[in-house]
Amino acid sequence: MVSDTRLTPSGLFQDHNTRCMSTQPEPPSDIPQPFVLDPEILDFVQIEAMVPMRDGVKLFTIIVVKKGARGPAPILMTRTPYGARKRSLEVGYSSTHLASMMASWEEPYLDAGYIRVHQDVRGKFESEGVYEMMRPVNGPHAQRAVDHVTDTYDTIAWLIVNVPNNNGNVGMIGVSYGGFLSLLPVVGPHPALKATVPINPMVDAWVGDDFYHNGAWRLSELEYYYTQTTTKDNKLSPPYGSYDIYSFYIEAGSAAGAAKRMLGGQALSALDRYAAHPTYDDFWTSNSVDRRLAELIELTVPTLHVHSWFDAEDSYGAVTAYEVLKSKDHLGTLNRLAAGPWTHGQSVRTGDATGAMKWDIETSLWFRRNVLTPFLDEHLWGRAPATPQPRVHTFETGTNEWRMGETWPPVGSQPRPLFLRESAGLSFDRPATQEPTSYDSYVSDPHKPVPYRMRPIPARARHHTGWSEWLLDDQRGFSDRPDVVTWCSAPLTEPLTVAGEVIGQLFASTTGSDVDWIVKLIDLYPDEYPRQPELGGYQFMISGEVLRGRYRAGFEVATPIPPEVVLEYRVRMPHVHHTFRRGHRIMVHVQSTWFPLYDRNPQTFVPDIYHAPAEAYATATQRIYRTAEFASAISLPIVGS
Ligand code: PG9
Repeated sequence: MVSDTRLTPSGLFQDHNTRCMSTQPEPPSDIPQPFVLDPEILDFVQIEAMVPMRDGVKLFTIIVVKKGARGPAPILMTRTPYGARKRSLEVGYSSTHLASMMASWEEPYLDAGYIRVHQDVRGKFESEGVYEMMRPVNGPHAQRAVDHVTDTYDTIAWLIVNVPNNNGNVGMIGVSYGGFLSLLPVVGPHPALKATVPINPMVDAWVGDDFYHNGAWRLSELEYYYTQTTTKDNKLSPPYGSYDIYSFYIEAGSAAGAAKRMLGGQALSALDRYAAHPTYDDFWTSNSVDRRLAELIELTVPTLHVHSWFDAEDSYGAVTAYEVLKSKDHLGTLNRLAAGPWTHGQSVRTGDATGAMKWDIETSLWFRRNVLTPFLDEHLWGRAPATPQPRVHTFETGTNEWRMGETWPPVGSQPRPLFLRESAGLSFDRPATQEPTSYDSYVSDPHKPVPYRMRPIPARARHHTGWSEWLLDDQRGFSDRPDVVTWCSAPLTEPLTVAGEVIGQLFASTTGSDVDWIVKLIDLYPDEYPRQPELGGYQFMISGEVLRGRYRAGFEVATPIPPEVVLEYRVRMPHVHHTFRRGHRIMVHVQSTWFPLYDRNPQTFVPDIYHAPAEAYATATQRIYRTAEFASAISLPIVGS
């Protein structure tokens, strides 16, 4: 045999082998298999179970309860694709105390004796089965022998029989994907499901949550697909090869080019599935949770929808689900809404400030004490509140006050157009001019798109990037760009309150054959703001949204835009509850790129923007009209006008 001297240098291995022959047998390992914490030292009881589903698949479930808790007690369950163990006992730090190990918001609920359950959805982390991202509900649109409705049903059936000292009442709570998983069961609930709290749920991932917004592809989600579907336990982070992801995406060209740079020759089926359906087709309607809710005859599960005004991921879902279920709540008491000045999931974190904005009170704690706890107390413990709870709680930004009511939008809120006027002004008076050149214009160059944050823009997955708070960034740095057009009111002499949906109503033309319209509604702070000096002149975006112009006539079909023809575009924007204070000004921005939050519209019509070739990307001149006939405006839900 020829020895390879590079691998066995200097005969060392031979000496070693000879020595080994005369040594003792290996000692036992110093690491015991398995080591589990001694239950005696813990202040809680923990059960781990593989809960069987109707198809034989078993789902990993962690059940914890504080020792000495008063029972029988209700079960509060979170189902998650992000790791039941990570989301329950590994949020805090290693301790003998349950409350220190779990998220800090949980402490009062653990003290109250709740039996807290976390479960991995099928196919993720420690559960068996096949993971299908956003698995649709079984029905005429999507045939699935098992789905999240059946898995939740089967889990609840198992829990109420097998978990000691439970009172037979189960509640669900979860954020985002966990919100989606908490909302879906209302379409086929187990009778023991007595309350659910979907927080920032994904409801329609084409219209306004997560993967597309009004047809525009969210490039920012590439890293979500990567982390979520390259491994079962989310252990890989996306390899960008560039700190500033703006550069990464520009160099990559189309969204398909970016995916190729990150994945090489490999594919991610969920990414491919969503990219393969650029229009709002049967695939999306079968995935749409609001459509499933609309098919429901009657809502039977008390549901507290929790919405965040500044949600960078799911700005559509919670309010939409609440609105759809209004007519299904025949008792008139089951469908509730709470909306706060929060980022994604902030209602279960600390809520005294969001980005640069300070709210005067700890809004998340206020919500949990005054809305969440009474809701769960009523439906899971059977403790009716001393006085009936309002159905709607919303935090009004600007005045920084919680408001209560029976419906959303509140009674007295009426849409009213605020017109985009000459000299970059805004006015409730409609323009009278017939002059055809009454427009504002800009040149949009997809090779130099408007960034959605000031550069450098680090990857979402990197720590401390502020991804969740970027909607509150000062927009001032963008308003000076030549490819952003702005309008501004005079300083307000009286406060103006808006509550409800905002709609951009643009009459516009483009020299291209496709276009994106991004509309931002901004509270422009006075130049000096003594209460918080760094906010002097701050441009605080209270609502912003994109519309991919090819869907102007309907989401189901993409149609090229006839160049230089004035057309009407309706940009439905996230709901707000805000008071523009005296001395502040209302401001509107319009632009045609928002990068790399959204991929760039090439501005030349191509059937499939995801794979747009480099030669399709072309500059275009956009015109926003402000004449009597073509009176562009932003429709504001004005209270008390
Ligand atoms: N926004 C995330 C998501 C929800 C639902 C589907 C896909 C992604 C999340 O934070 O869970």
